[in-house]
Amino acid sequence: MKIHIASKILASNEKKALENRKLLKEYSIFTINLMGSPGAGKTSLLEKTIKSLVGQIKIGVVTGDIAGIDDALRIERLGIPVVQINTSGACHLDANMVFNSLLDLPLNAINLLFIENVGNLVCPVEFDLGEDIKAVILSLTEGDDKPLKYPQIFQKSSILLINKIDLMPYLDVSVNRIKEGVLSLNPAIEVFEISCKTGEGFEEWIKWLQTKIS
Ligand SMILES: Nc1nc2c(ncn2[C@@H]2O[C@H](COP(=O)(O)OP(=O)(O)OP(=O)(O)O)[C@@H](O)[C@H]2O)c(=O)[nH]1
Ligand SMILES: [Mg+2]
Repeated sequence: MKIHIASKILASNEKKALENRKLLKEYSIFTINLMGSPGAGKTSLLEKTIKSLVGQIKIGVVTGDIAGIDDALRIERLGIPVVQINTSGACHLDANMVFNSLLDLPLNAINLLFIENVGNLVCPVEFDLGEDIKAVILSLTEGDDKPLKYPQIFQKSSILLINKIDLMPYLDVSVNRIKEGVLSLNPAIEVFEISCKTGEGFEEWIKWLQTKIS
C-alpha cells in the first residue's frame, strides 16, 4: 500500500481536477467522491459495498485522512487496490492529492473508484476532485437538523445515504425530517436509507451502483 503525505498545492485545483476527470474517463472509471462527518460510516459503506460486488465490479479506493492508515488497511484486507492520503492537517482532499494517488493505482483494472474524503461536513464539498458524482453519508446519530445547518454538501451531492438506520429505536431523530430538509435543498438528490451493520437498504444501493457501471 502506498501512503501519500500532502505537500504544498502548486497547480490550481480546478486545472488538476480537469486532468483527473480526463484520465479517469480515458480508463472508463466511474468515480464517487464520498463525503461525510467523522464516523458517519464512510469506510463501513465501502467495506460492505466491496463485499456485495466481489467478482462483479472491479473497485479501487483512495482513502483520505488527516493522519493514519487504518481505513486503507481495512480496504486492503478485502484485496482491493487502495492508496491512503494523509493530508497533514488539511480538512479535505484536493485534486492534486488525488492525481498523485491515481498514479499509484492499477487504473486499467478498475471500473469503480471510491474516494473517501476526510471526515468533515463542510470543507470537502468546495474541492472538485475530478469525480463523476459527489455522495454524502449522514448517520442518524448526527441528528436530523444537519441538512439545513450544513446545506452545501447536500446541495452539491447526487446521492444521500442515511446510515445507522439500525439505531433508530434508540435515538430521538426523524428520518423524514432529514429527507424533507435535504429535498428542500436539492430535489434531485437520490436517497438511500441503509445500515452498514445489518445490511438493511443495501439491495437498492447495490442495484443503483450496478446500473451506473454496466
Ligand atoms: N450501529 C451501527 N454502527 C455503524 C454503522 N456504520 C458504521 N458504524 C460504526 O460507526 C463507526 C465509524 O464507522 P467508520 O466506517 O469508520 O466511519 P468513517 O465515516 O469512515 O469515519 P472516518 O474515516 O474517521 O471519518 C464504527 O465503529 C462502525 O462500526 C451502522 O450502520 N450501524
Ligand atoms: Mg473512514
